[in-house]
Amino acid sequence: MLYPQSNKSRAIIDLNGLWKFRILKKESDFTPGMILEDDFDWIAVPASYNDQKEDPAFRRFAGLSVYQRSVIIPELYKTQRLVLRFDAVTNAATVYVGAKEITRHKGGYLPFEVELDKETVQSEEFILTVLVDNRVNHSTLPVGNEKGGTAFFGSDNAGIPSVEAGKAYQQAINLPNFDFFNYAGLNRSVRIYSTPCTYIKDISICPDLKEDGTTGIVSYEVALSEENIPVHVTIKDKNGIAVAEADGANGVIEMENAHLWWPAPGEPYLYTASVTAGDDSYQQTFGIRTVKVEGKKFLINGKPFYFKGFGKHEDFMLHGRGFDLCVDVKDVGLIHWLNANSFRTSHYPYAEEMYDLCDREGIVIIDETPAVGIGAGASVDPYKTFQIKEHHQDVLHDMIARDKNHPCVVMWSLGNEPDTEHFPESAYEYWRPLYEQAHAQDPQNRPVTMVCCQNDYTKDITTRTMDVVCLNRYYGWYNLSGDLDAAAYALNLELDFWEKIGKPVMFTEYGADTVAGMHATVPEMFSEEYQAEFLLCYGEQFDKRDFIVGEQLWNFADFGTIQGPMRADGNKKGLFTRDRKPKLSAHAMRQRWAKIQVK
Ligand code: BDP
Repeated sequence: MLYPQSNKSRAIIDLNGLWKFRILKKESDFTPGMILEDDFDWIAVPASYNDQKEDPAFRRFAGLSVYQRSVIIPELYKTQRLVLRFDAVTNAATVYVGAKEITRHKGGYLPFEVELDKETVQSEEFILTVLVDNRVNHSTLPVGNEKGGTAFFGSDNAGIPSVEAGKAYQQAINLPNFDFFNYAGLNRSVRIYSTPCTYIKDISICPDLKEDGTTGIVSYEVALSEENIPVHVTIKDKNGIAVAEADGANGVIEMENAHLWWPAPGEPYLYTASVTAGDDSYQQTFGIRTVKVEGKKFLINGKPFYFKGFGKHEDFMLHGRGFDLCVDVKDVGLIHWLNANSFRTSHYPYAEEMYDLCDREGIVIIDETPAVGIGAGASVDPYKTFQIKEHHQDVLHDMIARDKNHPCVVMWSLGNEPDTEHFPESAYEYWRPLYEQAHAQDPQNRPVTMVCCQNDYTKDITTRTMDVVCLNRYYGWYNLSGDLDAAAYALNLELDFWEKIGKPVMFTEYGADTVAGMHATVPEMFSEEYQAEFLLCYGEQFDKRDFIVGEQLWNFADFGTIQGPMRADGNKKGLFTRDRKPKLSAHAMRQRWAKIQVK
């Protein structure tokens, strides 16, 4: 799916800003065509609604809410094809023009769009309404707990009559089965964009390198609304100078002495494919770089790459998971400051602008679907009971379709920490087709992984079949708590196991909750010193093993999450506080990563 663009044949109408908003007490409070006249709040878009108001309902709410605004289409756009695009509505949306439903979409972290019909385009003004559903359950990704499910944090005290009665009273039907706050609403931009009536539907670019290592081979494919529209492609260098050309909706362009995209500040060289097709045009940036797994190595442009970084969240004060380019720019600056080079979009695809920024800044991304929470304890086979398979296939498809041209994306993550231990065969049968789907769909055939929960790895038959083994481990935190000697011992035993698998292995999570400002001379849990020692201790173990291709600790910054006895004001495993102040460990990792030169 192409990102909205303003160019000589396309324009954008921005629908961000203040919208009318109402939380519905019950589903029947909504009727198509209803107007929010009184009893509504003004709410900012893009942003999650949860922290914008003091009413506790905004924070605790699980159900339907309504966003509404009026739209006037300028006369000069009315001869064009107009497409309404939502970059992300969390977790599901039904969209109305007046009383007429024009589209609906399931899933809160990927864009969807709908062409406006003639009547709407020609009208003087229309009311745009979005019915938002934030609920998560056994058929959504991320997965939520259903009535009677277990609490995400702490003991559930199942079977104690008074607690069971309390749960019934609480009607806890919408507890996330994941450790991040279920921030909801119009989290990303809303726009109408125009195209000519015959138009470019999609562009795929697949770069490769000849054996000489300097000649780029750029295969491209332009999908069109109608066959036989003449297509012309001009490749421009970073200064906008044309360096190659081709005709036709698909083809292969050879580029001698190509500048390669490499993840380091100042080196992520970007070209632009300037495509014209009849009246339409589109400028698609791309990088010439290859990604490959060979033996126990992860190669970018044929050279071994070592991931230095973290899992992140789209999370910030006040706007929750709402898109904010300024936060992204700040975070990328901090990533450079740390001498890091990568992150995982844990646990869902991020806003498209972040990938664009990372293309330009030379940061590597592991792109993850929102498949988190697929597990419900040892007694329930999630693969037999959750209704998620088709939806998972859809989100994987849509994520690859959206992000396939970004040079910064070097690996797809099918999901985070599913059950692979209690139901190993079911897990393999579930994940293998997704692995194959990703490989079949991606024009660049990037490596594919699935991120493995701390488990009895000897029983897990899925993780080892991925291109890169990605491990989340908490020795010294959730287990062997506070004892880093025991943690290192146990970690090494496990590493002996993975060494024999003969694949590249990376750590996609390891970390310790840390209260900023809490210090200790003898490092104990929650102190800044313990976090720094914990992370460095893991690093020491990694350094002894040549099959480890990366360390992405947990987490870049503290973040908001569901309440519980294990969380005080959010998850505190950040190198930075939520407002991006460094903890001791940020300085420690900065020094460590300065010494690991990737190149
Ligand atoms: C891992 C999850 C991550 C959590 C983290 C933690 O993948 O989402 O936030 O643990 O407990 O299991 O901090």
